[in-house]
Amino acid sequence: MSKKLLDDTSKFLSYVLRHEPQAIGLTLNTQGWASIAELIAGAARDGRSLTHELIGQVVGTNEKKRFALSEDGQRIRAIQGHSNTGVQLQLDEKQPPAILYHGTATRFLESINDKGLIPGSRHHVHLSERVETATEVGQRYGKVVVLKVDTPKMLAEGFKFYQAENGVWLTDQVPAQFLETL
Ligand code: HQG
Repeated sequence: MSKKLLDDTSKFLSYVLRHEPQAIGLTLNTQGWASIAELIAGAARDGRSLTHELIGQVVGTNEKKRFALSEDGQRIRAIQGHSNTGVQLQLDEKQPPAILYHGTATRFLESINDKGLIPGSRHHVHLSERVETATEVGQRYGKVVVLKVDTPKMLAEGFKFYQAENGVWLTDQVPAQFLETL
């Protein structure tokens, strides 16, 4: 299977499993799960040929572990990054490391200084343990700047943190007083 096919399929799966399942007539449950049979049928109506094997390869080889299969192998979901309002992942609160990082573009800084980090269209603000990861995330939007998040201060003020199965840290928002540029 070519890398291009795997990448294209990963992008398609991100689109339907995080954002627009209705685009192919798919329904997600509140935990984000979709039937693989329905996913294959919906994709076929859209002119895209998916197979269980291809989906399994994408899930297994994905460098960011974006997707998970159910134990019985019949369902798939995106692990984080949703904007779809029907999905409300049950996430367990977890103690984060003392510093988490968020990569963004310099052009967003003025607004971030004003409003803090907000989730935008997604359900959470995404944070990472590694500067390298944050740098890659920020580079997608322009000249990158990495922000440090003071998690002990946030915890002391009652903010909550969650960790997705793939290691990405999530929180509802990060007011500007907890941010510092690296
Ligand atoms: C910015 C990728 C102006 C924020 C990554 C970011 C991640 C503000 C953008 C995942 C702002 C939102 C998520 C404010 C935040 N004013 N801009 N007040 N607050 N922003 O894509 O964190 O490859 O929704 O800095 O690895 O960049 O898709 O979030 O630049 O884990 O699996 O608004 O997406 O994963 O952008 O990335 P996004 P993100 P995948």
